[in-house]
Amino acid sequence: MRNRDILRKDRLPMIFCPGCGIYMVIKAFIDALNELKLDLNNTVVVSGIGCSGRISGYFNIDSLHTTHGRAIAYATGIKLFRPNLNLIVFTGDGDVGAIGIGHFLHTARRNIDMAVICINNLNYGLTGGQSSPTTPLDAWTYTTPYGNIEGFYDLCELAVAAGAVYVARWIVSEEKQLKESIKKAIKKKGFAYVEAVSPCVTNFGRLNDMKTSREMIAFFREREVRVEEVKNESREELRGKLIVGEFIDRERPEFTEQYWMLVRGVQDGTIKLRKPKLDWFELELRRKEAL
Ligand SMILES: Cc1ncc(C[n+]2csc(CCOP(=O)(O)OP(=O)(O)O)c2C)c(N)n1
Ligand code: SF4
Ligand SMILES: [Mg+2]
Repeated sequence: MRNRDILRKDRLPMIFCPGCGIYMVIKAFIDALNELKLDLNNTVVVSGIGCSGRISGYFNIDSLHTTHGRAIAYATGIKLFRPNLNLIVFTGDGDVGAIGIGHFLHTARRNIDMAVICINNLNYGLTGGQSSPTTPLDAWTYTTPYGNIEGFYDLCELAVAAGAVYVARWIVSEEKQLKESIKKAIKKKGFAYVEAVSPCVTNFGRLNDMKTSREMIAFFREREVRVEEVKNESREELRGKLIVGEFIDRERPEFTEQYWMLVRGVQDGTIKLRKPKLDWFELELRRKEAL
């Protein structure tokens, strides 16, 4: 399939503001699909609510534009019922990091096979620029007019801690790396998370003295450090830095596969009810060591 077949021409032009980083994520995604030659008849795109949530509607692929924070929950339902489908979720820092954080962490913990692509624009773009859980300290938003005093968290670090098998972050201008990570996330068996740090010129940029996408990307690039180069640095040393790169690439048993093995085994009688093994505690420890 070539580029023009993946996009729904009848829905163009897209609604995103001029200079929005979402365009670059869409480009990276389309290039990734083309290079993977993914069977789009076996692929579903799911999104939540936000500017990032609007992405799903532009593809010539079966898509669900769901409710705020619940995209991963919808994707879980689809994956459990039709395990052979490729599931791709588009979300935002508010969608996945605030209202949807429970789904994010538990789906990573269960290791359910899906590629989650988060547009982290450091604020709630669609609703006019309120602060989100990734808004930097001191940043101005409509809900932090004196500068953000809330701590923020790093969604990549949370994904790693919860059990995701592939985690990466790139600035949207790092097109090649972003595309390659999206490809890896789609191919990876298990919960994969790719974050694209993206300029929201209209809200975050305007309030923080950055009027263009170019200025915002320069702001991100000045602060970026590669994850492998800062492994031994303390929190204090990492203050004000933007960590990019591949945070983790590992293997763990995938939930849907195990679930269906269990269901089939119970149905055909090869798996019976049994007392718990006394060494369950040791097994659990070994599982944690494997993380
Ligand atoms: C249950 C619910 N609560 C709140 C909202 C309002 N709302 C819509 S989008 C959004 C935040 C969007 O931020 P983000 O996920 O970062 O997406 P962005 O627009 O920045 O891409 C909020 C709070 C909603 N639609 N539904
Ligand atoms: S409000 Fe921000 S995130 Fe939304 S389309 Fe405009 S620039 Fe992009
Ligand atoms: Mg956002």
